[in-house]
Amino acid sequence: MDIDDLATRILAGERRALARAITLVESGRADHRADALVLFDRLKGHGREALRIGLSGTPGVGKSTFIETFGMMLTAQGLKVAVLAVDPSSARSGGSILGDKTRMERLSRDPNAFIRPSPSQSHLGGVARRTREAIDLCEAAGFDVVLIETVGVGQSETVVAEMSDLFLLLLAPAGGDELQGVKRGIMEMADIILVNKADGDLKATATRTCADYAGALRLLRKRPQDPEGFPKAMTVSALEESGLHTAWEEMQTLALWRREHGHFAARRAEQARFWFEAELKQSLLARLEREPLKGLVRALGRAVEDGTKTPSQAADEVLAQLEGRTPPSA
Ligand SMILES: Nc1nc2c(ncn2[C@@H]2O[C@H](COP(=O)(O)OP(=O)(O)O)[C@@H](O)[C@H]2O)c(=O)[nH]1
Ligand SMILES: [Mg+2]
Repeated sequence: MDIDDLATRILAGERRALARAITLVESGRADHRADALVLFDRLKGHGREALRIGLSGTPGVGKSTFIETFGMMLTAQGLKVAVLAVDPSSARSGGSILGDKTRMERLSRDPNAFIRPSPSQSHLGGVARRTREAIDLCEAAGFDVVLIETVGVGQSETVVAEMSDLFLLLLAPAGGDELQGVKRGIMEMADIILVNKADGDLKATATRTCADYAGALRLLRKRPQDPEGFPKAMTVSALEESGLHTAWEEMQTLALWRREHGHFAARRAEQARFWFEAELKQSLLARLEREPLKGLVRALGRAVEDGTKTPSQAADEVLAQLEGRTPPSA
């Protein structure tokens, strides 16, 4: 593969080149990984800083509908919009966005939009790395906004929040009881809560739900990265396309304030460090699953079981092998 050519075409904003590069970073093959690292080296320092927006919400809350109408609103303003997904369950479900592509029919046909479903990898760590690298590729290709969707299950919100500049939580109109259903940790991550489906019969309930969440947000500890009035809750209707302009204005206000006060850059730096450490740990663990260490670990496991070696001795032997030294116990 001609990596220089691929890099040039990505920087020219070619969507097919972008799609190809994402396929490359998704690959588990060692030679592909080496190519990917060369590619990132070529792209480094080019492209633009997109606004990375994380979006989480339970199935059925309206994420796909929101992304479609919100995305269309942004492209109508001349902005280039990329949509990515973090969905560790996609190996089973076939991808959160892919199954929905019909729902995002208009956006997927828009020349200023790029939609990429979650890869069919069940390991959250693998999905996280691919998404993080896909964001970088989208920025190299000149996208202004990168939306990262996740279904609200387990750890995936945290993963998405760790790669976003802004984190949106999409919620449905509901009775007071269900407010308890949103975990405190998730609430604490949200920059803006959007109560969707504020239309028709659901409008009054949505307004009430929004007030409940606004109250709940006020009870949270104040965060240094927030100006007065944030985090905030507001109502939208993805279906009737209402409230979306206001929501976008609020996102821009928040992003601008964070830029001006140094929080934007500081957060990105912190995230870069976080992912470096995560990647390192994950790669080291992966080495334990591969030969020659895999066989060594298995053999030492048996030695520990029958009492020939102590657990610490055995662990040190594995580390010695990694570090290329002779273990004191050998
Ligand atoms: N009334 C109303 N229904 C909506 C709205 N947004 C989405 N829906 C409906 O909610 C259902 C689930 O929407 P979808 O976008 O697939 O949700 P997702 O699972 O979070 O991606 C669909 O039947 C949508 O038509 C909205 O703003 N108002
Ligand atoms: Mg969906």
